[in-house]
Amino acid sequence: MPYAYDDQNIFAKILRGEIPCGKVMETEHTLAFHDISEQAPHHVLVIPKGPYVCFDHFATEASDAEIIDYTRTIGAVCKQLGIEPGEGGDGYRLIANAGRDAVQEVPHLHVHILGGRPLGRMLQ
Ligand code: D5M
Repeated sequence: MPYAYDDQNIFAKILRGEIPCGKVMETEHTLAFHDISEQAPHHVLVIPKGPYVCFDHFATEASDAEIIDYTRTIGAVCKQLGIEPGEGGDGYRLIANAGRDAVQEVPHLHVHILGGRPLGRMLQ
């Protein structure tokens, strides 16, 4: 099934500059900003600038340059936040919700970076 991207979603509006965000980092293909509904002392969303609905869409259709830039930016944000394990930080969790079962609210790929407190076990 083809991916239907809704360009009226809130992150598309952020990318077009129609609504503000608390920018953390921006690169050629990627934008990182603070989540408005903070679930941890550090809670940053990282999105590709391209119109991708979810991770499998991105992994299937994005260019190598976009994928490399996105991956490196997620790592760079973790380092900038000082939460990388073994380098003085205590670690972090990455989450990317996709579709109904995962309760994805915004249909533009976003990875949540969570850190700054013990996050507990997610999978038993
Ligand atoms: O999570 C979607 C996340 O997006 C949720 O944690 C709130 C956040 N959100 C929604 N609107 C905004 C704006 N305008 N700025 C920053 N963060 C926002 P999901 O994984 O789709 O359930």
